[in-house]
Amino acid sequence: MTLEHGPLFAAAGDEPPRAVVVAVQLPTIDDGELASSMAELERLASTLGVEPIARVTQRRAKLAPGVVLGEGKLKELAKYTGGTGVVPAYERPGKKSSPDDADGEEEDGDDEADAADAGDAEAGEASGAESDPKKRATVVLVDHDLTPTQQRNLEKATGADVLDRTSVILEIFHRHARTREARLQVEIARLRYLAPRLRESTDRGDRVRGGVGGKGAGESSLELDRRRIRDRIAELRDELSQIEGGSRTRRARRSELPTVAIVGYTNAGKSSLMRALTSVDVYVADKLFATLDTTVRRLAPATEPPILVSDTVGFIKKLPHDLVASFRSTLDEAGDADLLLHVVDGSDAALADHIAVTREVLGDIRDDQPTWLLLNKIDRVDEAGRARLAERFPGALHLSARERSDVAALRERLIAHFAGALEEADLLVPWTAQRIVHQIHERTTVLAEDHSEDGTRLRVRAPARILDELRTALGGAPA
Ligand SMILES: Nc1nc2c(ncn2[C@@H]2O[C@H](COP(=O)(O)OP(=O)(O)OP(=O)(O)O)[C@@H](O)[C@H]2O)c(=O)[nH]1
Ligand SMILES: [Mg+2]
Repeated sequence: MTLEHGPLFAAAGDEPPRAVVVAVQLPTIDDGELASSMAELERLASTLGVEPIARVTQRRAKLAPGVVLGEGKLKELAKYTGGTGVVPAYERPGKKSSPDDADGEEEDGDDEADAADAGDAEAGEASGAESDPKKRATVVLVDHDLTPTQQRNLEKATGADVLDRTSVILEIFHRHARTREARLQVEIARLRYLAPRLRESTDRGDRVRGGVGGKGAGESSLELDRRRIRDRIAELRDELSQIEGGSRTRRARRSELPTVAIVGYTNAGKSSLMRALTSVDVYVADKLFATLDTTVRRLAPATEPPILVSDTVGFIKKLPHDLVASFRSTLDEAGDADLLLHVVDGSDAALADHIAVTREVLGDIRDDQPTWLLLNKIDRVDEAGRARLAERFPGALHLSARERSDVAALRERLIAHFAGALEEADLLVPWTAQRIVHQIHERTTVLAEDHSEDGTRLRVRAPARILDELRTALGGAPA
């Protein structure tokens, strides 16, 4: 059975679908934050091939429960999409009410005052869209999570496809997922996102449920759909846990080698740094969520012992990260690492926000973990900007993943960091246990080796844990 839903929005011929981006400016959000959050949503939209044409914003104490925006703003929004700007009849399970009621206690009288806000839609363009259907937006992107009711009501008022931030991100994950693991994770996340929306759905024509139909005897469509989704999620989870079991084993196997996890906000330059440090051709792109899988490679040129570096999925704000299991594996990877490289786009005005999001998502992993803050893309920052960064983030490293010398310096630092944790020891391998010599060569740096009457004597350098294991294998007797 497939639960794939159809396209999230209709394409208008060869033209990319046009979108209006909507955000409510809550009292806690300043103008800069609002603008950067909307700009990010626009970048997400472009990743999906949608062209943002206008922004509609409104200051409100909270989202209007029924339709997000106040009455006047809703009409303004509808001008871009050719919709009516009103919801004919609110659909709430067990309750029918008028549009005014559904808007809650929120006063809409502030609409007019807000119309002149920076970033607000130009009224002239909007009326142009109204008169020319070809210029109309067919998609409305809302920079908040919507309840199913809000989504449905907005669709009625605008006549456009309405997507919230989470669904936009899930769609990107869906399109970018390449490996079996990533695909499974995305499908589970989509079903989990869909499930509560299904619960509140009352009409069978719901676009998002396409393909789920086929009601059984004595079962309502809704119950059937829910059961099918539950079963499907269970099935997918089983399959996923088998694959994940594999990654856990792989992680355990390499856990004795020093490992470094590259983490950070999406588009910070994690994969670029990974590529520069390991010479592995991981995918780098100027788009959000280019990387959806963890890649682990050895630091290059090779070191002794090898240092493993992993590239992970980037984080983003306002995303329920527990929805997407790719983040879970990123967290596992990060939790197991001996060192975290927290990469930040040092040239992004919102970098403090990005750092906070990454720290928050990483939140409950071990706090005893050394973390280096790397301010990347420093080539894009002028001298004055660098000085300000140095003041704001003392101790952070400035670098450009594109600058060979910066990457070489980081590599040296990594080697120094891990070499410091290594110990030297003498091991004596009796002639009867010569196969262990081979193991020693694989797992340690052999500094000297000579052969005596008792066996092979080696001077080695390795992490204490490995030395202990080797001593145990040799019968516990230190040389
Ligand atoms: N100017 C400049 N651009 C950089 C630097 N590092 C990365 N970039 C660019 O930034 C964009 C994103 O780089 P990626 O390495 O794909 O970023 P990422 O953190 O892996 O992003 P996701 O996988 O999407 O989370 C690409 O266009 C890179 O070429 C840098 O040091 N300087
Ligand atoms: Mg990447």
